[in-house]
Amino acid sequence: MRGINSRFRALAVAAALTLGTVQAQAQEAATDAAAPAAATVEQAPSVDAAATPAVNLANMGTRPDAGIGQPQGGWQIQPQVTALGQRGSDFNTALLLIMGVITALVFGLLIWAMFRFRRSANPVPSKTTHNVFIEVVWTLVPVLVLVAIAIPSFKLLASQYDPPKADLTIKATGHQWYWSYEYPDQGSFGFDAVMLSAEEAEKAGEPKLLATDNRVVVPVGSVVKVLVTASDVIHSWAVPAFWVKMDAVPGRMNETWFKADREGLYYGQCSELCGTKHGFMPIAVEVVSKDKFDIWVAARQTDAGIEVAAAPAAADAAAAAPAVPEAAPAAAETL
Ligand SMILES: [Cu+2]
Repeated sequence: MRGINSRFRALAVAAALTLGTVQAQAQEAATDAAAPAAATVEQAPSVDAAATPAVNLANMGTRPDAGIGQPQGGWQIQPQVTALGQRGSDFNTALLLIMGVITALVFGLLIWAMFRFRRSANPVPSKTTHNVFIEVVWTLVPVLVLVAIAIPSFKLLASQYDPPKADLTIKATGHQWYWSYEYPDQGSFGFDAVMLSAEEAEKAGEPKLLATDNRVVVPVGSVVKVLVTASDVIHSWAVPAFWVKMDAVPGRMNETWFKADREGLYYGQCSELCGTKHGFMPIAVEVVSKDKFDIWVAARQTDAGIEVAAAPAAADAAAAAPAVPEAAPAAAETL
């Protein structure tokens, strides 16, 4: 265990060294609110993230919960915070039980047959070659078991790819080796999410290798559609507590969704081998109340210089029309 820990630490240090430039810039910008944006423009992939002046842009202050939203160190599936995830997790448990019963049954039969029909107890072997009843049973029962498994399995699969109407859309783009996000419904502000170094994560009270400088913030109880793509090689956007994993393929726009029923901080990782720092491009999703989300969006919009009229709902845009005349037609066009 200690060997693994020190290896992880070595990897984290290596990552910190190579990521050092970008992270140092991000940290400087975050801690020194007065730092001019121009100082960080040159190397940071996105000006928005590097120039973040206020803490509340990066996240809304949700603390991680050791029991949820991150690996537990065991073999169990993480506790699920979406209804779909709970269904998937329950299905997994049911399958394990079915598999356990079948394995025990077959193993038991094997052992029973080995003893019952051993040579010493059966000097004259049976000449039986066929038993229609048994053959029908051992063909039909497995077929029925498979059908019983297939029906809920296909239903679960279908619901994963048949999302309800989205309340919010987020675009996640994988890069070597960080994620960037855009909120197209909220005026298309965007930011990068770069992993915190082990020291930074410890300081922030977050788990190392999972914490990011900027978090994806979403409202609780809302259907969030995630558009997933990549800019260089194939990555995969995965958050285990949401039952979400979607390949991020360059030149292709994949789609997944989740509806988190519990506020909190949930971590994920890139789940498609994408290069040397594949293990160092985590995902941090912060699920907050609708009010907190609106505050965060407003701060992000102000930071990005977006007019408030670029509201998501048509009603909001219409309501804002008299107040901000020049922004309303633009909103109407996009609708
Ligand atoms: Cu990746």
